[in-house]
Amino acid sequence: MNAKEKILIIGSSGQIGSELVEGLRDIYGRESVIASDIRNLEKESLEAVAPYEKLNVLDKDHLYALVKKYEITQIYLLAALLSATAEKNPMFAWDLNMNGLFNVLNLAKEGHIKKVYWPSSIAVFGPTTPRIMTPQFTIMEPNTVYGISKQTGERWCEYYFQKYQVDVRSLRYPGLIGYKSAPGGGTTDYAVHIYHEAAKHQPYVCFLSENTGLPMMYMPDAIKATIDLMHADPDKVKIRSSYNLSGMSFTPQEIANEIKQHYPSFSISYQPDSRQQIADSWPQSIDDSYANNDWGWKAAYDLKLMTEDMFAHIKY
Ligand code: AKB
Repeated sequence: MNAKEKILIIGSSGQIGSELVEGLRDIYGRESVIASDIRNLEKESLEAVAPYEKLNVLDKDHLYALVKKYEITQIYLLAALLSATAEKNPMFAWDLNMNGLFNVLNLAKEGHIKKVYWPSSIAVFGPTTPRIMTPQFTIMEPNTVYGISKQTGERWCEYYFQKYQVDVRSLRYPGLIGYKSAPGGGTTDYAVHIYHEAAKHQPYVCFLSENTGLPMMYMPDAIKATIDLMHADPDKVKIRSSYNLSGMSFTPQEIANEIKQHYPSFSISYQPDSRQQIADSWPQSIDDSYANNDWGWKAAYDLKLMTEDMFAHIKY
């Protein structure tokens, strides 16, 4: 591993960002991983996460100045509006999700940085996609703003790799579940909230219906997949749009049943809202054999192991 790597994480206060900062600092050292986010941090959190820079990824001059200031070699671009929030503000979501990506890809194209990580999502698939064991290459007609922006982003990543040799790598994350950080504006967020309510001995009202199956992944697996992909030899990274990635699949009813193994009096009820329609357009399970064959990906956590680990850490 190159000790001279300097990494900028954009969106470091978000669900993935906050855990990725920790994971990358364990490998590269604190001073080599610069956290950045649009949020103003209080003095205490600022000290805890330093080195930290306040950054709006749409401000390309500021982004360029930070790349030069810290001699950045790699960027992980995590700032984005997720599925539910993007539906409320489509034009801003498009602007942030697309122009943020262009600002970073162009820095790589111009030779200022060497490597880019950009997350895609199962949201690239749509209602006409085969829903069970969704293949890597298949029909993709997303009907959400977020999904359209992620699918377009994938096309641009592959284009920048082919035309300009930009070393860009990407994963199509399923819903991500962790105890360290809160999710922000997604359709799969219920699968984090439900654990907290159970640990507080509260009933949970789910915004998806009981039989809505979706692909999900425990955060330690997601962080490992991200770092493994970024560390893979370039010739092993054969897909430069984005890799399918699979952890587990479950419905709200199935996760509630697993939670009841730990909290027998836990109760769940269902009040589907507008997020139901988004969930209904997404796959139920994912075939990630390309990630497995190309760079050796295999998830470690299933629903049972994840639930044990979540409750070992969530205390009220
Ligand atoms: C969302 O629900 O929007 C995200 C995702 C699956 O990309 N968690």
